[in-house]
Amino acid sequence: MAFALCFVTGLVSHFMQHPPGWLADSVPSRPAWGYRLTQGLHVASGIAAVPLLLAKLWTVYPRLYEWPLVRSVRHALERLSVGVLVAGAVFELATGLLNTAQWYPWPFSFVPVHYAVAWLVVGALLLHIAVKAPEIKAHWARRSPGTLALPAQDGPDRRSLLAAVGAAVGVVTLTTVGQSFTPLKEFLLFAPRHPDTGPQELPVNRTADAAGVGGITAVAYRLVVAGPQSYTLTLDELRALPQHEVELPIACVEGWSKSARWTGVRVRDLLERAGAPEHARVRVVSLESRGGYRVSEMGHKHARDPLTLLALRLNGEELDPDHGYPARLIAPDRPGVLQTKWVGGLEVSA
Ligand SMILES: Nc1nc2c(c(=O)[nH]1)N[C@H]1C(S)=C(S)[C@@H](COP(=O)(O)O)O[C@H]1N2
Ligand SMILES: [Mo]
Repeated sequence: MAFALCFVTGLVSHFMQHPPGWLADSVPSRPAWGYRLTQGLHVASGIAAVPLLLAKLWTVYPRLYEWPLVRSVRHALERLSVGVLVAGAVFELATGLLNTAQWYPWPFSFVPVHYAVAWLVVGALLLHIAVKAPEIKAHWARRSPGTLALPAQDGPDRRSLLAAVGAAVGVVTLTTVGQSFTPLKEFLLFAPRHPDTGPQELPVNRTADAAGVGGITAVAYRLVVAGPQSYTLTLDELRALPQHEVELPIACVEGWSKSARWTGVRVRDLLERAGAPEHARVRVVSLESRGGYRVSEMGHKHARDPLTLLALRLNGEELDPDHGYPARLIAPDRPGVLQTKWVGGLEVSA
């Protein structure tokens, strides 16, 4: 169940971040907390799966040395699929866990590899369940319905193992889930990110200095809105436009999320002034010159959502440079990586 939940929420994350062309206009912008919930569940179920997987491997590892190693073609194939399942499961949990700590000690790109191996794991898991289905059925058929008593051969050992695994899952969940489920943040012990640590009490993944945009000044700043009727605004002109306030979370794919109060100009208003067609997509371009998150794309649902702002203020103060001064995107139900900071351009695409 942990793997199923992790897989499904992982797919949601993948398609919110990299929607294929035909899906780009169907990506929903509501509920505003949608991505925060699914990504919180993704990371929490992945973390809970670590003790579950370790316990599972501990109970089955003697079978690794089973003799004869291979009894038949069918048996060989089954062993092979279990090999893929174990290797893939360990790989997914290890890379996912290190990703929550922003640590990438490998030569490949995390996102496509983590995504591809997820399909391998799910395939191998389904195959494994199919192969074992007769045994699973026989095991559950042995119990008389309605009784919770475990069969004799599943005595105290099995019970204490289950209790210990349950306790381990409870402890790792309780001490990490506060990174996105903030009411439990007092219990954070093992989470790499505390949702309160950072300027303006909001975590930062990439600082302005790291992005090479530490020196943006109010005088030099320009926002270029490119569309049928392109125009350029200074920071003072942006500040003079109607300002709106929204309460929206930043939900990082790495697992932390935090809600904040943002004030700024509606992207919708900026697009209308540029004569953008109703269903136009938008490219949000940062002043950052390099980096994977320099540009993000938005379908029309996000672009036209009244909650989508080019934010100038955070919790009542001007944005900190690390949060995207002087202007950053904030939109509902959107992965943190797409909440582009240091925005210098909005480009209407056909
Ligand atoms: N231009 C730019 N915008 C960016 C990033 C970046 O590296 N460059 N990082 C993104 C990521 S991964 C997250 S989670 C959010 C974090 O926003 P915050 O640092 O204001 O909390 O910003 C996003 N916007
Ligand atoms: Mo992020």
